[in-house]
Amino acid sequence: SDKTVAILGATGVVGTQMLVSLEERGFPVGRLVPLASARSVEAGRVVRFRGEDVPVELARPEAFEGVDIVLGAASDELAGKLLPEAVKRGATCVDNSHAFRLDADVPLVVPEINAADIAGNNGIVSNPNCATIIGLVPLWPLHQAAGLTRLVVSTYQAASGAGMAGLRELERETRAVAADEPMGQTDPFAHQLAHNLIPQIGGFDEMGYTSEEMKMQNEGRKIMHLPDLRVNCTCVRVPVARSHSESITCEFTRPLSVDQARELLEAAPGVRVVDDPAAGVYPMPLDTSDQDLIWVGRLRRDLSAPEGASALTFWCCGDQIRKGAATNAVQIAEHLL
Ligand code: 2RA
Repeated sequence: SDKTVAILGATGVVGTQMLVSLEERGFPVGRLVPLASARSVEAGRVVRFRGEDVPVELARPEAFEGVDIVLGAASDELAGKLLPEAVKRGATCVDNSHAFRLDADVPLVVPEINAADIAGNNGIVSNPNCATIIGLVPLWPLHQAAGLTRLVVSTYQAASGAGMAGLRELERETRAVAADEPMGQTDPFAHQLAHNLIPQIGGFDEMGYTSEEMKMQNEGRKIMHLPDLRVNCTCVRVPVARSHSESITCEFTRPLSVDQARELLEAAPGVRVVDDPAAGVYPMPLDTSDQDLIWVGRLRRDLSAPEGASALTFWCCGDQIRKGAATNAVQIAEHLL
């Protein structure tokens, strides 16, 4: 039956995409409750849904009265404050923030991998970090065949990961470089991003890893139920609009040939194999933007692996706003119906 669905952060990049994904997938929305900040409400902001303008409402505890499902597309702080209020009022929340992801009683879900975990929720299901989702979707079928033990990952993360502000800043800087104008402030990025790479997303810990890099390990272990998985991740911001790319080297306990891996990936849900290097065919961010599959290519044996080890390397790209955030959240919500 139709549901009353609230979107917390309805005017942001992810919230806007959630509306598109809900509509595209025919989610049974009886009533939409788009929630945003006072600033957006005072500005009379509306969102488009099913061809109509729906005015945004103020995000506050009372707004969740009568709401069945909340899709959270807001900051860790706002999610942490408001989603427990929604649960108190009987709603089930799918939260895209990091606020609850590692809580023991909160399922952290990529539906292609661990949809079975959703049933154990106490009112909140967390959506994993975008880079985690994009890497794990292709890794999962390989793990099931060969037993994953170690990952070495480098990510190339789009400006959209920093929201609308990130997208707008990349566009501004690109124009400034072209016009040979002074760069000025580069917020939300710590440095100029156009024609540059920034090897920092989030803060650094005492081991020299950023919070974004530790998510790949901590979330990967929880989602795949692999508490001993070893992960070394480097996360880099790159001057690309909305698709994240990742270079992944993965080690297994059991043998897995490149051909076997390719067969598994071609049959895997949520994956598209695009891999004919000799013909210059491989995944690229421009091709994977605004669609929901994770494209995989450059599949090859890890030639640096010790004799007898089972290890592969591949390249993948996926849309950070869609499968990396909004679509994955809507796919989780479909399991709540
Ligand atoms: C980023 N993964 O890319 C973080 C948040 N989306 O900035």
